[in-house]
Parts: sequence; C-alpha cells; structure tokens
Amino acid sequence: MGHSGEMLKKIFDSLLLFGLLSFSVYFWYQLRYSNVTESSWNALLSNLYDTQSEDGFKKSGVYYTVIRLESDFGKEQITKENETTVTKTHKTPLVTEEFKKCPAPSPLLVGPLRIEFSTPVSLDTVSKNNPSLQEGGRYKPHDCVALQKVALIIPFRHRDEHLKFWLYYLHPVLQRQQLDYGIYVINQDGNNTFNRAKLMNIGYAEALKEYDYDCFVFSDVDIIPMDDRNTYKCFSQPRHLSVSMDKYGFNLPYNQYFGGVSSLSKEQFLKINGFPNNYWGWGGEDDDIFNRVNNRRMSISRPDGVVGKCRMIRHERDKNNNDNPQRFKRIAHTLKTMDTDGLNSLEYKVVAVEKHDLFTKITVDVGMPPKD
Ligand SMILES: *[C@@H]1O[C@H](CO)[C@@H](O)[C@H](O)[C@H]1NC(C)=O
Ligand SMILES: *[C@@H]1O[C@H](CO)[C@@H](O)[C@H](O)[C@H]1NC(C)=O
Ligand SMILES: [Mn+2]
Repeated sequence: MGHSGEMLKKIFDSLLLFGLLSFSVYFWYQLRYSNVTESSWNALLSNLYDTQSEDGFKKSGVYYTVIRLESDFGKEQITKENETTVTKTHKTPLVTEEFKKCPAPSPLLVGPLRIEFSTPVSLDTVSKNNPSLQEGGRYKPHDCVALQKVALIIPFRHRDEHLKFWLYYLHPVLQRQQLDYGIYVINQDGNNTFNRAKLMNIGYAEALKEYDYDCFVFSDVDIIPMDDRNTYKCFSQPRHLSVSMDKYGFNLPYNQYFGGVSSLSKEQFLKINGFPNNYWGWGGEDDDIFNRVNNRRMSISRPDGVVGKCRMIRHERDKNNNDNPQRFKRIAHTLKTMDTDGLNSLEYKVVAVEKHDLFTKITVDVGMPPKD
C-alpha cells in the first residue's frame, strides 16, 4: 500500500502543477491579447462607481458598452444590447476619458471672485451666460464623472431680486467646481409665518424624488461665496460654508454658528433626523441643527477664513418673519425633541412645481404655527 500510494500522490502532484501552469499561461495570454482590455475594465469599474450612465452613453433606454480595440487606437466599437455593432472614429485615443472621475480639486477654479450687487442682473443674461444647463437648473460635467451629486436647496419667499444675483454668481461657480448639481428653490406659499428649516427638509425630500442626490447644500438666497475654492459639496463631517461673512466683519459671529450656507451628505442628514419643523419665525433653527449634529457625535467642518469669505445682500427683515420668541426654550431641548421632530414627522403639501431654465421652483404649503 505505502509504495504505490506514494507513487499515486507524486503523479497527482505533477498533474496539479501542470494544470496550474497551463491555466496561468492561458490567463496571461487572454489578458495580453484579448480585445476586452483595460478600457472596458475601467468602464465596468466606472459603472460600478456610478450606476447613472453618462450623457451620450444612454440613448432611448439602450445601454452602450465601450470597448477599445487594442490594435486600433483611433476607433471605438460600440456594442448595443442587441449586439448591433457600430464603429465610429474618435479624436483622442483614450476612449476611457468619458468615464474618468473629475479630479479634486477641480482644475477650473480661479480663487477669489469679485462680488457686487449694485447692477441688477436679468434671468436672460444668466441663461445666456450658462448655455450648458439642463431644464430645472441641472448640470453635470460632460468630460468627467462628478465626485458628488449635489442638490442645492434655497428656502424662499418674495426674494426674486436676490435669487437673480444668487443664480448669476453661483451657476458658473458650481460648474467650475465640476459638480453634478440641481437648484431647488423651495417657496413658502401664502403669507403666514416663515419656516426656514421646514422648507429645507422639504427641499431634501423633493430633490430626492427627482434624482439620486448624495449631498445637500442648504443656502440662504442672499449669500454669495467670494471664492470658488469654497466647494459647495459634502465632507466627512457636516460642513459650514459661510464662515467669513462681510455682515459679521469676515468672522464667525460665534463659534457654534451654523447659519447661512451648510452642507450635509444624505447619510449625515438622516443621522440627525433632518432639521426641526417647529421653528416658526426668525432665528434658532440653525442652532438647533448645530445641536443635532453635536448630539450625534459629529463635528462641524469648515473652510478657512479666506476661502470661506462671503457677501450677504443687505436687506430689511421680511414681513412675517419676526423673531421667534420660543427659540431659546426650544434650542435647550434639542436632544429630547430631535428624534420625534424632523424628517420623520415632516408634513406639507406641494402647491406647484415649476421647471425654469435656471432652477426648479417648488411652492409648498407648510401649514401654520400651532396656537399654544
Ligand atoms: C436593435 O434594437 C433596437 C431597439 O430595440 C431596434 O430599434 C433595432 O432595430 C435593433 N437593431 C437590429 C439590427 O436588430
Ligand atoms: C403677501 O405679501 C406680499 C408681499 O408682502 C403681497 O404682495 C401679497 O399681496 C400678499 N398676499 C396675500 C394673499 O396677502
Ligand atoms: Mn438675510
């Protein structure tokens, strides 16, 4: 038994070794000479990264796969689902360009910007200045895959002049920042007490119905960044973007200040149950949001005081946006209220959705403050 058993084991081992060797040679040969090479691999990876097909690659519901022919760099072969094959010539040899992630930071940034509000701007001018926008104020870079899909949420009522400046300055900045973005103006219907935080919750919910956004930037309509390196995207911690406002002498008014412009990823927003719905009138809701972030053991990320410079359009306090007298009492109880008041208790009615060239305007009925 012993001797023949050893012989058998030797033969078996040799066979195994031979098998492994031939497999490696075959595999190497496939990698080296097959048409399905690097680029289709990259395409596959890009699709995994971002399941939304890029412009030009999804036409009338047919998904295209790009395969680069190793022997012919000037051409790309496009194979449709039904195996029809089209060959078209391409200017650049690197077909994979379309699938590349946009670099960070964007190479298009210019730094400090001149911002002034003395000359009014018209929506026509802004449209002409931004020919690449899609209906509803949507945009995505055409030569790379944006790193984030950002919904910009603007709580709004009766501030059309401010909105024009905002669109005039922000659209070019957001495009240079190479974001895949959409602008949502959330307009409070009627003339009852204003509710900024609730409008922002609604913006989050409504934007997600349209597109798979992964980042939400909440901006007052009258705040404009003075430097395009202040990227309107999300970070590993909730971000406060308007850190150095002219109104406050280019300083934070206080350390916990989280008002003006802020950004939260979808995940961060869900973690804090969104924003409070019960801050009616001016003030306090931003401090409640700060507390929510703090209570969930997240910190605030901020740009430095130079990159974070912003201008605020000077204006009178709006009608029906008086100081909220309950704000101090409410802020003191965020920890107790945040699990029951927020995204999970959000109720509103959509009155109208308007798709403009430069923005999507959603008019909503937010209800009235409780009489107590
Ligand atoms: C490929 O499919 C498309 C849509 O399903 C169809 O219109 C087209 O005729 C098909 N082409 C061929 C060659 O079958
Ligand atoms: C609401 O207020 C605006 C501006 O203050 C005014 O123009 C409008 O007529 C008011 N609407 C109603 C229904 O009172
Ligand atoms: Mn203001």
